[in-house]
Amino acid sequence: MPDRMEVCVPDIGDFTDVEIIDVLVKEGDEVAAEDPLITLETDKASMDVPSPQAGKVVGLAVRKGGRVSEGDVIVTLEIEGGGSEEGPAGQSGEGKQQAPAPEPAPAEREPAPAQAGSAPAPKPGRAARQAQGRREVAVPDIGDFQSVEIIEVHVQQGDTVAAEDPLITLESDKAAMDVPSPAAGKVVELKVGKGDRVSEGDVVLILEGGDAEPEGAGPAPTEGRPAAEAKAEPEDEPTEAAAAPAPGGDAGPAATVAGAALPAVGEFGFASAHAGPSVRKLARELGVDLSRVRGSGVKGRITHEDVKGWVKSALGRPAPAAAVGGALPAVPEVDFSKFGATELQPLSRVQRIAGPRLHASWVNLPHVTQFDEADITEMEVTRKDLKEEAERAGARLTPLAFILRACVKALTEFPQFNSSLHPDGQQLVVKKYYNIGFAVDTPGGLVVPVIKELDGKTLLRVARELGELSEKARTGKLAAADMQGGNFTVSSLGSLGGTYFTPIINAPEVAILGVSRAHLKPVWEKKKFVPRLTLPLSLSYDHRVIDGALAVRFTRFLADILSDVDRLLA
Ligand code: CAO
Repeated sequence: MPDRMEVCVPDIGDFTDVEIIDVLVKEGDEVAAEDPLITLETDKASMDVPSPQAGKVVGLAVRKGGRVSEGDVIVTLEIEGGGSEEGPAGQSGEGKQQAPAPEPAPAEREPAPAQAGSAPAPKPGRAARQAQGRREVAVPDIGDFQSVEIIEVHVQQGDTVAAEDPLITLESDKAAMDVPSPAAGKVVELKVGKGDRVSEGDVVLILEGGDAEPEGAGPAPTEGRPAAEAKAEPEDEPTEAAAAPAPGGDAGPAATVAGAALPAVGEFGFASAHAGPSVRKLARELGVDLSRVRGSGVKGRITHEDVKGWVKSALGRPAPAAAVGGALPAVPEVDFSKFGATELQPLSRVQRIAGPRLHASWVNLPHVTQFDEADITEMEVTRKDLKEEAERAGARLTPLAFILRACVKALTEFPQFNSSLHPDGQQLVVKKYYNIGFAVDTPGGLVVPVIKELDGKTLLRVARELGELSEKARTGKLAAADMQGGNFTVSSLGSLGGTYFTPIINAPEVAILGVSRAHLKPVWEKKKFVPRLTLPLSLSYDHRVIDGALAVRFTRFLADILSDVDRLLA
């Protein structure tokens, strides 16, 4: 015989009488533990209230637009087995249970431990301290979390910000959250950088001017109620602005969801869309790019209905010619523990972001890989001659700098390789600039910084930028802009070994050059074999844009130019 349980609003900090902006269940619905029931929104933040247990909704005590405070009943659940487990937030009376604290944990200081899945804002804390027209903007109350990593800094010194503009993004092991500006003003000093770790009360930046009331003096950041409070909307997924690995730029390839062609998610736009955590979750599930959805809620906030409506209209649109149709069969799930011991290891944040993009490129772009080799004997002599000079100029001269220069020349000669297929599938967008990305192997996964306007740069300058961007990549200090705007990518595994490989195109680019380790090879010259240093080249290209003959011409051109140092450096 199933028992009934009333699920109440958990401790939501100092907030009372909070508006319900969304009711995510209806009577008769079966819910799982952690499924969001309602979304609350204060003037500072929005948060989902998840179900403490699995069960059937047999009574709904709230409605959209209503207001609730801690302890108010949200739903009555019919649960199997009496719901004997005490909920994470504790019992609030017989037959009653508080929903788990609106999650993720960083937001809550005193209430129950966080559950993954939904997301409130950090509770108001001392977000700003005012001194002589300038205010220190500090990390607000982020619950029990200490020393949380800054994965993105959205502003720089001199920037003018509006109230609520995101300043930094923090990421704990549970959630990512933006810390928005408490007021409009000008950033006169930035006190933190990407990769730094911060705790509540740490100063993020100094803001000059501002339209918020100055805060009264007070000792501890958690005491009192600051006049200017920060808000944040943590998500149950990584904040994507921090990484742009492998395939994907601002406009990814078409992705196919449930057999319908939907545009790929623009991660940067997605991260900054005005939507609550459960809407983001829904959008993720449906593969909807939130940056493309018009919000019908308060201040343009995107609602569940907006996301569903967008999907409906997308389904009704004809698939772009560039997209593929048909859903892919799923890979079977296997319980490996039946065969031996296993352990679960989470993918890194970069891998979680890169994976879907690599997949999207792989399934949407017909890849062909052309192999060739370049004689770089002369180039290597020149590189060794120039190495010391380069070191004096602060650069480490590796073959990659020469290869990038050769690529610019090849892209100039073959403009199709410097293009992207237009979303209508009927024309090419040919770029007149030469920005080349290069894959960097980092402890967190693969990232692709981009050297901009390579055509106007000397070999040493290219070598220096290569070194600087590689270092930034390895130390997690790349800004989003460092990874944007690429036209073509080089993936060099030359320092590691190997012969040939088939790199995945960094869509919406149309080709990628894979470079493997140079090796000495006997080459027949007139009457005898002579040792020549040979560089293996693997060019993957989008066969919709480039045909095989053109690909061979491109790799031949590359090989010729790499073997002719005078032309290469001209
Ligand atoms: N053949 C032979 N030696 C090579 C070489 C090649 N093709 N490429 C580099 N080397 C040598 C360099 O000359 C250097 O030796 P010296 O110090 O004696 O000159 C040594 O290998 C180390 O080079 P490096 O790796 O430090 O520097 P790089 O400029 O060649 O590469 C970077 C920089 C960032 C591209 C590289 O470190 C890296 O991360 N590569 C991995 C990229 C990757 O994972 N791609 C796979 C993506 S999946 O498609």
